[in-house]
Amino acid sequence: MSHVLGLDVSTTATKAVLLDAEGTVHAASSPGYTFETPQPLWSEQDPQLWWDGTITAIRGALAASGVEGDDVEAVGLAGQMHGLVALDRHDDVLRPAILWNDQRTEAECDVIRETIGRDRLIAVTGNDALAGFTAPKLMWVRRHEPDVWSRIAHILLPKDLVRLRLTGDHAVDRADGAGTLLFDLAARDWSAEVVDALGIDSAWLPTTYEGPAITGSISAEAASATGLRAGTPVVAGGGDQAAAAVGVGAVGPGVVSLSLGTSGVVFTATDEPLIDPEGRLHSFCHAVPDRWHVMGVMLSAAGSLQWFRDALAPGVAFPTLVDEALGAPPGSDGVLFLPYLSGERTPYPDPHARGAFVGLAARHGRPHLTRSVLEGVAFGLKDSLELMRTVGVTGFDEIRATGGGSKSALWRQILADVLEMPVMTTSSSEGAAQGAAMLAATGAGWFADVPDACRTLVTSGERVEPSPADVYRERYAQYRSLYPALAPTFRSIS
Ligand code: XUL
Repeated sequence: MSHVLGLDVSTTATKAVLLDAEGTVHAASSPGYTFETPQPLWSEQDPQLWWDGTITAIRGALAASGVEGDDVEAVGLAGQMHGLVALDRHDDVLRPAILWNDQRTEAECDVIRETIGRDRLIAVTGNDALAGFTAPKLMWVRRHEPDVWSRIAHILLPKDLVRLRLTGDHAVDRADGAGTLLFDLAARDWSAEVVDALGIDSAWLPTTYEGPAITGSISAEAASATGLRAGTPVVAGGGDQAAAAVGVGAVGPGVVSLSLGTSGVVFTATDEPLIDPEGRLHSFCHAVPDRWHVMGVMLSAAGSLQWFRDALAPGVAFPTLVDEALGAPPGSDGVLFLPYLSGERTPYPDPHARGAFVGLAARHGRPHLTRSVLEGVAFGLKDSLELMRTVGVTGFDEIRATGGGSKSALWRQILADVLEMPVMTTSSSEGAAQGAAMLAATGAGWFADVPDACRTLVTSGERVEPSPADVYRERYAQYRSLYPALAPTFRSIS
């Protein structure tokens, strides 16, 4: 039977998903990898990890499923957004990739706002200059690494380096392209105005494509590395959030996709560009042709739990740790956790924000701390959901959860209680990689369009109803009071 393959080049591993026309999935991941923080506020990764991870994941998925490389009809890509990959004219990587959760570029964001004008920047790109986006990273390289700058011949986003290694093409989908801050949001392509104003050579920029469009095909060299067939078409795919939204069927207004990966995201599709004039929410192109989306992004969601486990419960499996949290009551008996471990984006675009446990007493133990981490992340996501309502995104009545953290029933219940809305899972157990496979299936002609693929392939999973939990309203109000009170201290610490 024919299959399509989706890849997700994430911050923690590369995943491959094989999907058939009946919606059956086989997934395999590379061994996990981490990112480096060589200096405060920095976050970098060696792009070689992504290519090695791609080969292992594709070979793993083919072996585990028994599917032959020849039976894979198309490949789709998804991946961590906003990262800067700088290449020389031989397509060799010039420096480690600067990732989405890197926060070094506060000064460059100011320069971008001054150069273009903040209101104009938001009107054209849909977004304010935020430290995690790609354009300020380029400005940082120009100022701090002139030798690297002088040798740049191409820039790519992380998953598009994998595309280059698979097909030899410099290309990007429009969802990920919009996350560079160099896009004209309404025109769905590079903004000559912004690119020129920032002194960026437009020849460096990859060609842009809609999510299901074919950008190239697997080269003979990549075929021998991965086991795929040379000539297999590769579609554009999407940034991981847009691809994950396709995976859960969040392709039109009225459905909210909530992703609990390293980052935490609430996302909804729009028929037109919907711009927050204050630039607090992100407004990007969707991986669905002629659709857009708004989203709020917290930088450490499941990443907070991973940090907590590694630092305070090393060696404890996540399910064991989360089960332990059931030993603490809703509201964690007064312990509050601020999840700003990598600074924050939504609702506080503050590179200097820091994490905190507040309200500790001698009677508290690890279950309270663990539960407060799960609750703190839910409060952070509620901040974004409230902002969405503020800018006029309404009319949704359920949340579709995706990402590694959503596999926890307790976390889903906490989310339902804090957000006061039902939270459901879908057949999309494999997140962005599954969405990328659905974009490949659309590109291969299995479906008329992406919504048609979603109608056919996305089915409902478990639905968690919110339970009345006044304690969470009270805790949320307390949580909201903490950042304004602590921000000056965070800045002086940073
Ligand atoms: C989205 C974002 C993160 C990364 C994580 O704006 O920065 O979700 O894409 O992979």
